[in-house]
Amino acid sequence: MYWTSGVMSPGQTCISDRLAKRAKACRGFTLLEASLTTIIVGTGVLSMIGLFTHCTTQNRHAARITTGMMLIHNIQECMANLSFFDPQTAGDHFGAESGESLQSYDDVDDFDGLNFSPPIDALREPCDELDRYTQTISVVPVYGNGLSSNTGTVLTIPKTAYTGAVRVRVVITYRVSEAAIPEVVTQQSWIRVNN
Ligand SMILES: [Ca+2]
Ligand SMILES: [Ca+2]
Repeated sequence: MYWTSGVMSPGQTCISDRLAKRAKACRGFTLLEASLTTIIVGTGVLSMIGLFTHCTTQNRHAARITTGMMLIHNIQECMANLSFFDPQTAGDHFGAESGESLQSYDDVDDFDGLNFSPPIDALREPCDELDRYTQTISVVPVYGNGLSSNTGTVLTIPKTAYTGAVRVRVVITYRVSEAAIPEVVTQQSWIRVNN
């Protein structure tokens, strides 16, 4: 008959500890750990998507403003050398004179009330590739010593009045689709005096 001792030798204890550590190291994730990992990674991914979407929106908005500024500059170029009064009627009429068209507009107030969609370039030619944009132009008289006059939707100075100065305003709008309501992208106004 053989007897075995219940007391392990120091060598056996060391091997047992190593096996226990290896088993501990090789165990899988608990459900709680897996859930926490999923939440943390998911939150990070959602944040990245949100940031990417926000950056894309901002870039698109900045691009539209840049295009809008260019379209305002086109109108400024169109009107840069126009006379204050029509050369033929000498200011008897505010707005485009009879028989005039875009290419023959020859004074500042000829552009009052015009909308261009597609917008026009500095040579008064349509920019067909920008047909979602619209240039809206208004020309109203202002007092030379009160340049902030006549800014409301209801005019306090009639267009038939001569004040020696007008305010030209250009508003650029953009439609995200054919059926969408136009949104204002940018606008700019300047004063033209009769000098
Ligand atoms: Ca004219
Ligand atoms: Ca005119």
